[in-house]
Amino acid sequence: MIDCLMLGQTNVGKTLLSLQLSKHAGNTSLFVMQQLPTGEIRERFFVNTNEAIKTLVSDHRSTTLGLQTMGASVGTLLSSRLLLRDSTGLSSQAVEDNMVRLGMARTLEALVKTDIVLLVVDGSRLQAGCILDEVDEWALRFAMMRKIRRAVVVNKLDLPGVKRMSDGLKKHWRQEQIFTTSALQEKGLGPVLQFLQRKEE
Ligand SMILES: Nc1nc2c(ncn2[C@@H]2O[C@H](COP(=O)(O)OP(=O)(O)OP(=O)(O)O)[C@@H](O)[C@H]2O)c(=O)[nH]1
Ligand SMILES: [Mg+2]
Repeated sequence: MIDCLMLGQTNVGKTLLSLQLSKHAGNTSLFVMQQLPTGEIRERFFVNTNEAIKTLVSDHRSTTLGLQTMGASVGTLLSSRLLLRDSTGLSSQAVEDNMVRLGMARTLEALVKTDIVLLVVDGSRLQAGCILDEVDEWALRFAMMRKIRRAVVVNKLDLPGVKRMSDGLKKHWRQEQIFTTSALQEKGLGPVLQFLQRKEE
């Protein structure tokens, strides 16, 4: 099995993007395994992506606590299965909630082990000058140091100015793979999926 960690700050769209990628990979109904920060495991079944979105996506901060795993391939061989691990959003600010802090620790544990990293950023929150936030840059550099397959996904393309920010980021990080998506409008998902399902490396 191949693990892809969906990493990024809170509310950037990690969960919605994970669900949409899974849907575009051909999964109509969905099993989601939730590993809570405490270690407790829950399995949830959704009849379709819309049900999953209603339950798992919100604009509250830190909706996802712990790791949420779902499939992003429909192959029968277990060795070729691609698993998306949606995670608790990281933050460079101090976080008071213990459960969120523990969730972030689980995200970091997963970063050390994962095969692929998708660093999701909210394009509408990118700073002028198109630089990444401190915590995002740290995560990207960590993945570079591990020499694992990685990409940045600039999400929320449907919001004003995001295309320009994404173009700026591409110039800044020329060596890195950068995709632009709207998880909301299901745009730009094909190239991300191809990148994830690529066989080599
Ligand atoms: N406009 C727009 N909104 C989006 C997009 N993707 C996600 N959102 C919205 O952003 C909010 C957060 O989405 P989530 O998928 O829950 O974000 P997350 O990164 O998983 O957030 P946490 O689990 O809280 O860290 C929701 O209101 C989504 O509907 C997008 O492409 N465009
Ligand atoms: Mg989430």
